[in-house]
Amino acid sequence: HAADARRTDLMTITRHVLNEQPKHPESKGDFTILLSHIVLGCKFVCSAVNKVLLFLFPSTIGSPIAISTSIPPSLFSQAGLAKLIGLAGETNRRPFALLSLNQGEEQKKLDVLSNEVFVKALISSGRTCVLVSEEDEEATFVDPSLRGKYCVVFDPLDGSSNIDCGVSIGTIFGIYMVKDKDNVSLDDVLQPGKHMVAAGYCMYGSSCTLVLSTGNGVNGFTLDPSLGEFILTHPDIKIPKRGKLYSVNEGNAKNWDTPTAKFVEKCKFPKDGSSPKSLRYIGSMVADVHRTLLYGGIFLYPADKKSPNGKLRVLYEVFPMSFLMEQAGGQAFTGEQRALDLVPTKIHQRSPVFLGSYDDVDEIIALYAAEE
Ligand code: AHM
Ligand code: MG
Repeated sequence: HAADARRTDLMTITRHVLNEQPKHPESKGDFTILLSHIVLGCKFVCSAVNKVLLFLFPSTIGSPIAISTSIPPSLFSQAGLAKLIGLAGETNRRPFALLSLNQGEEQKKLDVLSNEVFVKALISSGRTCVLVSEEDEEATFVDPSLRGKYCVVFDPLDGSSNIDCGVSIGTIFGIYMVKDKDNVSLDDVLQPGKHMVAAGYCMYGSSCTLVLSTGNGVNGFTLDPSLGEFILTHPDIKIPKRGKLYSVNEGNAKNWDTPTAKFVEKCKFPKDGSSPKSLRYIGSMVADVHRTLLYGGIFLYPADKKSPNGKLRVLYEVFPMSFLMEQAGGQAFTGEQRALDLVPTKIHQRSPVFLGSYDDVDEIIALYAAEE
């Protein structure tokens, strides 16, 4: 049986990517190595998010060794996730000092920790040359001695407003190939999303799921905690052609432009006899996009009068998710053009985005076209 085979013949993410290698004859295993470092970052964040205590010994700063200690469940309920996860602070090395931290001090530590882990893992892979992280204002140019041919753009921990209440959050990443390894510049990452060679995200939810495309469709892997391996659980994901869900922050409705307003009105009060769509919105892009990918529907973060470019960042939010959507048979649109055609001019640039089921995105494209 197929199910039996899956249990004994484990398709790990590494094996999967190695299997794909013959499709890229020029490849020498560098991508596999790069990916294994991204996977390491995801496992680290997953374990941190899962309320494992981490602390760095002062004597090992520079080559930090992370020690993890499980906390008894009774302590979670007393302390709350928010009070257990912010342990990276330089001034708070003792695990239980954390319990007495006040509000301001504990904010966002998990983001900072995740970023550090990804940056270090990516540099030490020896396969990267430029890194752009949502957490760092400037791009990181890898020291020439450690340089490889890939550029990685990433949001190490997206959906930060959901951290403290334990709702799903995620890591998003996109990978470009450098043009000339000896002549690296920001232009290597200021490229349209269609030039990405791979993109993916990892969702830290009820399970830890990594969704990846290397340009040959989309596959989903679930972390088996007992093995510490991501196992292929969602082969060849295709998004339904039309969905029954829409996902948007309707609190911004008063500032929307006409096509967005008309579109959402149509979701709720369809005039063609179809059923209204259901609204699902978590406010965590990885979780909202993951549901959209599996169940179908549309996710939108449109422009509004206050934020004419929307909220989401082109390089490490809009592009990777648009890449995955297209690879799964869906579409992604900015309100002006195919999202993956956009040419960014700044690394932290924002863009409105509408992505999801092919037919649903077609509707919003038509509404914008009617405006012109
Ligand atoms: P963040 O990078 O500060 O976490 O913000 C990005 C998040 C996305 O995950 C999500 O889609 C969006 O912000 C939600 O924004 P809003 O709260 O305005 O609905
Ligand atoms: Mg973000």
